[in-house]
Amino acid sequence: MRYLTGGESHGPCLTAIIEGLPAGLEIQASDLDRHLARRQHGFGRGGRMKIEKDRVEFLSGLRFGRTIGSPLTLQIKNRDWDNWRSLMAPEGSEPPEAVHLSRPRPGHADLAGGLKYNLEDLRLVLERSSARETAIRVAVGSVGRLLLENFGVRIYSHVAGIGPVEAAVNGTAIIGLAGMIEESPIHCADPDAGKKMVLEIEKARDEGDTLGGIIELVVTGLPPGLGSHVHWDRRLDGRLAAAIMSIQGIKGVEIGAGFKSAALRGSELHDPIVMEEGSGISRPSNRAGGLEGGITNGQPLIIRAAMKPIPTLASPLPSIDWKTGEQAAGATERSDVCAVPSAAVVAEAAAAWELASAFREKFGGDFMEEVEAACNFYMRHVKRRLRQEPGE
Ligand code: EPS
Repeated sequence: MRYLTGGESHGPCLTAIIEGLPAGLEIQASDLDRHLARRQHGFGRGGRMKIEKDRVEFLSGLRFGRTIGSPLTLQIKNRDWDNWRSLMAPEGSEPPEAVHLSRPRPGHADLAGGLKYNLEDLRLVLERSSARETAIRVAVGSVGRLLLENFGVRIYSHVAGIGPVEAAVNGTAIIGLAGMIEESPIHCADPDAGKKMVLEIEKARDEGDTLGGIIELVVTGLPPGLGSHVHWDRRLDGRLAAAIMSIQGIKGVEIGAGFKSAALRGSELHDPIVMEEGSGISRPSNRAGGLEGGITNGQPLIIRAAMKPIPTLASPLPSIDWKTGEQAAGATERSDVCAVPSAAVVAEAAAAWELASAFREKFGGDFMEEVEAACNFYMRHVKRRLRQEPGE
């Protein structure tokens, strides 16, 4: 499966085309809109989220709520476009009132993008580098998620840290708290830490600053055998890390024990393999985070990612004027103080897409019943092998 996205932050819309879905997958706009709304929530978001009410429209590939095997085209309209029609017009010429973004924000793509594409107005970098683009990636990932949900896969996330505040609840313990996490203003499984996180964000906002944090994903119900050890670009750990690292603001990704693994001895880190009466081969611990050799091993997948603080600062850092070369303060724009809760929802979608792609590679099929038959055959085989029973 593959997809492309297009769209500027203040252009008319965000668009994606997904290719490679099986026919017969049931999709309703409300299934995707639910996650789009979740992405818009979270304490610390700025004024833009009051303007937008993200909703997906299907332009191709769907008939009466079921995929037909052809490319699925998705669109999310930008409500803010109404305020940008003349400044972002695809045709015509720049209006005289246009003010260029000319003081690159340290930490943003402004300077590097302006150099690379030889742009006078650094707004043209902002328009595409903006995390606004994550709205369409959530829609795309939610299609992958729907496919996986048909096979019992479930995806959970929460905010494990904001600035210096860390949650005391982590890993699979968040599963039973999913309802509470959705109610939490900061998408955190630990209510006490959540309150402190909100206070940290308020403090940063009052000081003209921004905050990053840690997000955590847990995925259950994955069959063992997605991804492969046989070639670097088929290793699922690398693919998931790339997908999540590509989310705006993410600077680190770890799977299972991650960076802590480096300090442990092999005997302390690796998860023993034991034979249990009745259930067969099992794993009493999951420090590997559900992946060994780039292959899912049937254990819950655990991923953590670090998001840096947003680079648009109300009290800006030193920068330069792109037109005069003189020292100047970085540009200030309407922005968020903290978007970590939203990044958790985006990471769910990014992981869902990679996992759904790996699922399609493993089970193939052009229509849903064909995918189901291949998956059922394989799962019967896996259960027999885990119980060390003879073949059919
Ligand atoms: C975002 C839309 C943007 C920002 C944010 C994410 O809207 P605007 O730039 O019009 O205020 O709120 O993007 C960034 C913080 C960034 O650095 O790119 C969204 O829809 O999530």
